[in-house]
Amino acid sequence: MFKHSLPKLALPLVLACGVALVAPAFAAPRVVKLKGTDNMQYDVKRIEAKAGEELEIQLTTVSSMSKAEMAHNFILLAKNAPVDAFVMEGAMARATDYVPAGKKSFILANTTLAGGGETVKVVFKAPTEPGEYTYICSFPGHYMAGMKGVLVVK
Ligand SMILES: [Cu+2]
Repeated sequence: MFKHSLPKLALPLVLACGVALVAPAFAAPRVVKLKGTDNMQYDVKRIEAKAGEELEIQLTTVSSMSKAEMAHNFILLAKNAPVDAFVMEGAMARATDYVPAGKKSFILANTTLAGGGETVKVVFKAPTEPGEYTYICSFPGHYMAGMKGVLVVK
């Protein structure tokens, strides 16, 4: 919690290669619907987007278990994110819904947790730099079980 392993330069770098800030006022975000299931997978594992395109991710959890037992989120990470370390730290961060406070600067966009039957949303601009950006669920064990996907920016 109190450790900041990132150099102070990291945040400006992430911002610089991360999210575009300006979009035409008339453009509505493109909606992408994902489901998270009890076998700890997203039903959509690859999303393609144009550089800077505005997206709205809608994540629905399909489960009859309690939220404490089974919930999902969507966390889009910067290219340089240490994914394994992020996930391990996140799994212990129950108080912050498994979002690791010390590694927030690697997050480009994220939803809150969705329990069974709930839908959570986040609107964001795709990165302007083409490439592949990993998204993950940080609920304990889910990434290790394969709950991840890739945003491909063209
Ligand atoms: Cu999950």
